[in-house]
Amino acid sequence: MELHGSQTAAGCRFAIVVSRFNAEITEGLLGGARRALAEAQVTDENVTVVRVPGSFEIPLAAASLARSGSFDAVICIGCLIKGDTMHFEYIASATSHGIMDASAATGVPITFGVLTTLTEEQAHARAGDSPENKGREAALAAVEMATLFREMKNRV
Ligand code: DLZ
Repeated sequence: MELHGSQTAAGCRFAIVVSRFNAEITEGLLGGARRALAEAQVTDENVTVVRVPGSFEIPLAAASLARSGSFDAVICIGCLIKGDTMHFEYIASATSHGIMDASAATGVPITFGVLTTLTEEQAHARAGDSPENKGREAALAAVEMATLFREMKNRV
């Protein structure tokens, strides 16, 4: 037996947690994620967008949404741009570990669309209307994981 996810997820429900910090970038990532979900036949009514102040707040919101039982997968979107202080390192580490911990603790797929870049230019290059949009990549991973988990519940 071989199990795998699908590229379409009609009927699956998704939450997207979006950080408002660096909003110009995170809105671009959100657009990429929404377009990818629409291409995967996910209707707008099956997508819930939740906004948080910064990337540091993403894991708690993602864990709460995952625990609710209302979603097949949660997509996390944020943007950390390195500044002159240690903030970047601390927040990037807390955010990535927090998201992984939330997924492991709840058993719900939670995908990582949080940019960690050295410059604004690098962030813009990953948040535009193109296949390189990292919000899109996080949404495609969520579609694959959500459908894989439905398959596993049916077959394993
Ligand atoms: C404080 C801060 C800094 C310096 N930089 C970023 C960033 O580049 N990206 C981001 O998403 N959030 C940043 N924040 C805000 C923190 O994530 C958090 O919202 C605050 O520290 C309040 O807890």
